[in-house]
Amino acid sequence: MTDGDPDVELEARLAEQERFEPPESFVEQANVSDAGIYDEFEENWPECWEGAADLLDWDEDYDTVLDDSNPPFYEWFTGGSLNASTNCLDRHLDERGDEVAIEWVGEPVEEDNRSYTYEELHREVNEFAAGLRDLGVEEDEVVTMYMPMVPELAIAMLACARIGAPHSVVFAGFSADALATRMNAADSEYLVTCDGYYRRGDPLPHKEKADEGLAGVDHDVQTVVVDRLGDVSDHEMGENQYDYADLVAENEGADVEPVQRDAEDMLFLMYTSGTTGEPKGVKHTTGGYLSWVSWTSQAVLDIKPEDTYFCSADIGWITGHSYIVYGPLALGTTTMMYEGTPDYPDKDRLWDIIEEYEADQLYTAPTAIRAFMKWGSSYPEKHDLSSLRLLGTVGEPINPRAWKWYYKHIGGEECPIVDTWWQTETGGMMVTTLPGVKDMKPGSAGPALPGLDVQIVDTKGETVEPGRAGYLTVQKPWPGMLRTLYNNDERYIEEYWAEYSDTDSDDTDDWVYFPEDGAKIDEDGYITVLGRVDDVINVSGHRLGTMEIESAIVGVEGVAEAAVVGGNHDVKGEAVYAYVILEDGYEESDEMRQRVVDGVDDAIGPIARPEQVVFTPELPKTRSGKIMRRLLEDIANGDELGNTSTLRNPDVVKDIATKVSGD
Ligand code: 6R9
Repeated sequence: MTDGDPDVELEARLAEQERFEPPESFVEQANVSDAGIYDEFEENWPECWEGAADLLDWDEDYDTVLDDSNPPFYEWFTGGSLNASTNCLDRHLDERGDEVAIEWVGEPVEEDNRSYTYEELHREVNEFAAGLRDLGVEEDEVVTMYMPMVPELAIAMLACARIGAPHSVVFAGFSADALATRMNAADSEYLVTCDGYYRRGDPLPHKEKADEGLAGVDHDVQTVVVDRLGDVSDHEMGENQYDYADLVAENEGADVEPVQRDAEDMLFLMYTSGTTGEPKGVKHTTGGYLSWVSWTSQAVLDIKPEDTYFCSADIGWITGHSYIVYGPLALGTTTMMYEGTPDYPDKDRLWDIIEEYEADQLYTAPTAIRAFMKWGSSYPEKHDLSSLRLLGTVGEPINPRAWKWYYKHIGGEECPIVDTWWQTETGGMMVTTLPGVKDMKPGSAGPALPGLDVQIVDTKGETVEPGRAGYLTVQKPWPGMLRTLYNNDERYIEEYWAEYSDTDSDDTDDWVYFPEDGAKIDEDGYITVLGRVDDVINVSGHRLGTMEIESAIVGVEGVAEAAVVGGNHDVKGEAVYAYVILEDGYEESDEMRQRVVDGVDDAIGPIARPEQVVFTPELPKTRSGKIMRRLLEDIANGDELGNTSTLRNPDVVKDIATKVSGD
């Protein structure tokens, strides 16, 4: 985008944009169906967000909705106090204690699915909270979780919330090194992990990876190990390592008084990729975040307590935090968690789950939808999906073809689709249609939610005309926003605000949040997100920093220099392309290629694995020595190469292109 080459497919998708009205049957029962909400929120800002806070139970009422005296360090619902686990559990016990809170579907190896009623979940959260206290966890100490999709992950998060200990969940697919980096950055002295998990029918060891990570942590850590494979006892438990089951059993029947947290107290940290190699510790708070995810779960996902709601994301990412755990449980619904992959034991895994549990909503990612499309409609056709009422997507742009396939083959043309744009940093959804109010336009996420001021601007910060590409900005604060980057206020300002704000001003109007996405807006205020404009790539909806991958590759013995870019990929959206220069004395070989791949696996994890490793004697550089990433992207995409005359070494581009295309 910054480099100016319009994406042909995106152009096409805007040109022939169609509209779909929300189905009447949906509108009649929608949580939000009054179009007046947009004006109402605008006129009544920021008090409009009181309604979101009212979805929660507060121990102490807040006295100020928004304190904007020190932008961009905004505070929401100040003076109020609450506990997130009380809001997700205790308050539902009277009316919904026997209803299912978490429906967990394990990989079909032993049919060991588990249902937790609110009563049962509440009990186990209390017992584990007491167990964490036994280990010495105190309020405000960060507890790290390195776990796959097992119920104990949600339990551990809620147990932390109960005792006011912020959690930091590290995706289980990340490497041992990635775990160590995050534990060191957060100074986290506690880890909850597990023995292993199932993936495509096979047990996958996990504790070994956690132990390897622990070896790289620069302080003492107490570790709790959950038994998923039934062989914790086979594991060597080191010093300061405890069996989850023992801790819970020792605290049977425990009642842990929920700690009253100030609205602005940290609920959790989540590390995410940015432009530099160092992951960013995004800080979310208790009052603002929980209000935001509860309100959007209700208004956008249309969740009602009696629903069975299915989000196929992993809790290791923000989508799982906001829309598997906190939002749905705060509303007292049944939320599903599944272990495994959509194609095992067969390519109808999700449809099988939806049919069996009669799910009302499905929230998934475009990369999954593209895979479903490729596998064909015969898989969903084998199942009764008529329980579905609403479909959602998140993580990357969805093209109209995939949108229509989803609409027709999964929704039976009777479910609205919400294409939700948001980020780890925004806490919850920002740009999407309200499904009971707005028409849908495939390929466009929709207008900004009520109460949000989203504008598409040019490089100077001026609002651009409808139809022109620009940069997405958020011009007013909102309750779910990140509060800072952990222990790094300066980087917080630098990364998100500096671009378009008058950073000397203390007037909120002079502060503009920049999420680093490009976008277009149409005459109706519908926003089409074009993708990242920084050095972040989006592989299967996962955010990866190219610098992180490059530094992993240059860490490999024999590698002198590396450049990583994203290239288009049918299913993943983007795939990692690595261009590598070897040191003298090292030769291009399959073994060298494997070492590069292993280097990435070790430093980050298999999700960041390069699709292609291209050895080259040189990288295309400008005369000032800057790597021309755009050219490398063009090569990865097989695109016509633009002007190379400003390069210091124009011939190198053709050589690399020949290598990639293989002719
Ligand atoms: C929730 C989540 C955030 C980045 C974001 C953008 C991309 C997310 C999107 C979308 C187009 C959508 N993104 N949703 N792009 N349409 N509906 O994914 O958070 O992992 O932090 O990624 O994902 O580029 O900036 P996160």
